[in-house]
Amino acid sequence: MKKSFISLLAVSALVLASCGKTAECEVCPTVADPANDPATINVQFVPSKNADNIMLVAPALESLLAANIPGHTFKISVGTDFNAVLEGMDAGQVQVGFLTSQQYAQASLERPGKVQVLLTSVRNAMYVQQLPYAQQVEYMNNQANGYHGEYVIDKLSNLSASANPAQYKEVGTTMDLKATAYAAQLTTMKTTYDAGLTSIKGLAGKKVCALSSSSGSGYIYPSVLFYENGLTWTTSTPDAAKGEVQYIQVSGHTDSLKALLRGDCDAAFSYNDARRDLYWASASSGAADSDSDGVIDEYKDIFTNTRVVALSTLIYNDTISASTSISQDLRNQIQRAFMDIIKTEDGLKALSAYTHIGYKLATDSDYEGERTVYKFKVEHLNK
Ligand SMILES: [Ca+2]
Repeated sequence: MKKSFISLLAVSALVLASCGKTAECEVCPTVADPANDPATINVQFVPSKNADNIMLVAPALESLLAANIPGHTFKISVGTDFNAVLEGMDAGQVQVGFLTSQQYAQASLERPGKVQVLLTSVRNAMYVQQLPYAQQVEYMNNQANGYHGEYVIDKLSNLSASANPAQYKEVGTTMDLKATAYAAQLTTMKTTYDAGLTSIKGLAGKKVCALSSSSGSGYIYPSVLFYENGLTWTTSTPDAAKGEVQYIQVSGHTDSLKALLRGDCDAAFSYNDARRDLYWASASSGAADSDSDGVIDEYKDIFTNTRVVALSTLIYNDTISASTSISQDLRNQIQRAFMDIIKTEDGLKALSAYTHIGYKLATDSDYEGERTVYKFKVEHLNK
């Protein structure tokens, strides 16, 4: 009885904590009055390699936003750093912020109720990403499906002549096309998998390839997986009894897989599914495709010779988030405006400068995993 009462309290606390942050929030404690919404909406980007690009198209985006939300003008700028953007949103001086998933997670933890995630940007998705998360590893390991890490391609005209049109066509015509998140993937050789390495816990005492400590899918999300399974990295000989895993550092996602294929490590982390970058021929790969079947000769067996051991918690794409200092009505209008704008040619041109090609509605609960990762970084990686 006591336990369920405490659970009820915990649930109530969660509901209260999430109010003001989600579109679903039914009873929001502090609802800004639309009458107090500013005439000029400041939209701010966090400095990044894309920030210069977005400023080139800022005037176009400002006009499109103003046309979609009558009664307001828009001013786009790049903040001096992430904290400046967040402080601006907290203080009501910045109404809309383009935050990464980790930045949103930090904002929601450190300034609860001050920022509402409106949208998550989407990317072209692999077919497997459309399946329920729990089924994805099984699907990737089921060779009867002929899984080759296919992207879903929405326009068949995008296919190069050398790609595998039959496979793309089958996928592209049957499923939704975009995903808001991806994951870190742990891959091992089929022989290793068949010998029993089928779970994260099985890595104790093994050598695992991973990227530098700043890489999300190549190190940070994998480290959270380790932590949750009682494993730790070591750079020396690993003690399996202590849950140690030897860290073999590689410089890139395909390097990680190449090192696995060479036998430098027992399993390898990459984003999912980096195997396709070795398998499918592309203009940039420069690798041999002697029979022009769209598959790189050297890596034609990578999907049959390897297996996926696990995926990390989902890694969400960039967000568009709003300060809760503006009314819920205006936040909803901004959310709708970005979704409508990116469907237009001019809007897509402007927003693709920030690598956005579409949006899906976001909810705060999408970011539970991202908050876990953020807290892990603060506690264990000193970030
Ligand atoms: Ca070939």
